[in-house]
Amino acid sequence: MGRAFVYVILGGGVAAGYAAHEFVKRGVEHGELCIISEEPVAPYERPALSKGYLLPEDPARLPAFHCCVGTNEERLTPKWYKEHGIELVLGTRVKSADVRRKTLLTATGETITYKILLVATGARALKLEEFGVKGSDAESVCYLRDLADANRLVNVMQSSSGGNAVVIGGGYIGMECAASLVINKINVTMVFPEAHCMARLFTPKIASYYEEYYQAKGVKFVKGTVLTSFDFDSNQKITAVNLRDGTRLPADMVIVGIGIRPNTSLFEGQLTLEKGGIKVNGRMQSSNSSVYAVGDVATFPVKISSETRRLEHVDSARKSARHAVAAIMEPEKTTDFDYLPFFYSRVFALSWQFYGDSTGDVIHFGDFLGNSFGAYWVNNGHVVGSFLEGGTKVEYEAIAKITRLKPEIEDLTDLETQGLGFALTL
Ligand code: FAD
Ligand code: NAD
Ligand code: ISD
Repeated sequence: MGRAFVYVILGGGVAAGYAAHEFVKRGVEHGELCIISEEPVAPYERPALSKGYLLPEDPARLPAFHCCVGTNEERLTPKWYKEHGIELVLGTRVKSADVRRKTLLTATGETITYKILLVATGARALKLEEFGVKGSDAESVCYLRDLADANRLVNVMQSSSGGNAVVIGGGYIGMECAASLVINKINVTMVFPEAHCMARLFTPKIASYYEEYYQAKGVKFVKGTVLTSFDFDSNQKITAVNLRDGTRLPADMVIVGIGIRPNTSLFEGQLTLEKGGIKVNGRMQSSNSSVYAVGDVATFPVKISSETRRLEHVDSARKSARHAVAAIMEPEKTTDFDYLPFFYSRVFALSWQFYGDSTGDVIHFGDFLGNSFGAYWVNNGHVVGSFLEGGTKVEYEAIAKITRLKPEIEDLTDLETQGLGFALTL
C-alpha cells in the first residue's frame, strides 16, 4: 500500500510546523503536502516543554502552544492542517528512506513517495548509557525532548515534592529544568564536568552571575565531575547517584540533559553529512537536489562564522524551514539563507539573548551585581557576537543589529567603556 505527495515533510516538530505555514502562505494545493511524525500530536513549540509546561500552577498544555504561537502568528491546530488539505500522518515512524527512488517506508508498512522531501527530523537526547552509565530506564530518571518525556517529568516531579533532585548536565536542559524544579519546591543539585555552567556559550564571568543567582535559590553545584552509577533500593527505585569524585548524592529523581545527536541515520550513505548533520547549501538543499534539510538536523553555511554550522535552537529551526520552502516554491526569487544565530533563555525572573558567534576576545559590560549586563565578542577587529541579560525590546534589537553590522573595533577599552551604549548609538 502507498500514497504519493508532491511535498513530504519528514518529522513533525518546530521546523515542520513553520514549513507547513510557509507552504500555505505560498499557495500549496490541497493534497500536495504531507507531514509524517513519530509524535502523536501536530507540530508544537518545543521550548514550552522546559518552561511553561513544568510550572506547578496554570501550566502550558496543548493545544495552547502549537506552532506558530512562538512568533505570535496563527496557531496551527489539527483543524488548520485539515482545512488546508495537508495530510498529517502522526504517531508514525519512518524506518527507511530511499532518496534514489524518492520513497519513505513507515513502521506501519506504508510506502510514501515524494517529489521533494524536507527532512526535519530534529535530534534525540543522548543517553547515559552512551557514556557507560547504566540505569536510564529507571522510573525516576527523566530526559526531556518531547511531550511524552515532559508528561513523565511532570509526574515524577509531583511524586518527588519536597525531595531531592540531581540534574546531570550544565547546559540548556540542566539550567532550565533546575529552575523549574526549584519552582516545584524540590531541592536541586546540578552536576556537570565543566568548570562552569553553559560552557558552550557563557564566559566564566557570565556563568558566575547565573550560578550565584541559582545558589541564592538553593541550588547546589558539583562541578568538574560526572555521574558513574546509581544506587537502587530493593524495589529498584533510585536512592542516590555516585560521582566520579567519590561524592554520593541522595536522589528521589534525576534529570539528564547531556546533549543531543541529530537524527540523520535514515540518510547515512545517501546524503553528504557534515558536523553531525545533513550538509545543505544556502537554499537548504542537500547533496540530493530533491532533498532539503532544516532545523537541528541541518548543517548550513553561516555567513558571520564563515563556515558551515549546525544550530540547535528554535529560531534557526523556524527560519531555516521558511527559507527552504521559499527556495522550493519560488526558486528564482530566493537568495541564499543569510542567518544571524540567535539563542535565548528565560528562567526565574531572568532573561537573556545572544546573537552571532562567540569567538574572539570578550568584552563584558554593565552591572554584574545588578540585573542588566552583557558582553561583546570581537574577532579579527570586528564585533561578531553580543549577549545581554535583562534587556528591553529596544536593547535586544540594538545588539542584534550591531552584530549583523559587524562594526570595526579599534579600541577594546573604549568598547568596554561604552558598553550597551555602543549598540544603542550605532
Ligand atoms: P524537533 O522539534 O525536535 O522535531 C523533530 C521531529 O521529527 C519530532 O517530531 C520527531 O518525533 C520527528 N522524527 C524524528 N525522526 C523521525 C522518523 N524517523 N520518523 C518520523 N518522525 C521522526 N531552543 C531555543 O532557541 N530556545 C528555547 O527556549 C528552547 N527550549 C527548548 C526546550 C526543550 C525541552 C528542548 C528539547 C529544546 C529546546 N530548544 C530551544 C531547541 C529547539 O526546540 C529545537 O532547536 C527545535 O525544536 C528544532 O526543531 P526541529 O523541527 O529541527 O526538531
Ligand atoms: P547542551 O549541549 O546544552 O548541554 C549538554 C551538557 O551536558 C553540557 O553542558 C555538559 O555540562 C553536560 N555533559 C556532557 N557530557 C556529560 C557527562 N558525561 N556527564 C554529565 N554531564 C555531561 O545540551 P542539553 O542541555 O542536553 O540540551 C539539549 C538540546 O536542547 C540542545 O540542542 C539545546 O540547544 C536544546 N535546548 C535549548 C534551549 C534554549 O535554547 N533555551 C532550552 C532547552 C533545550
Ligand atoms: O519560543 C518559544 C518559547 O520560549 C516558548 O515557551 O515558544 C514557546 C511558546 O511561546 C509557548 O507558548
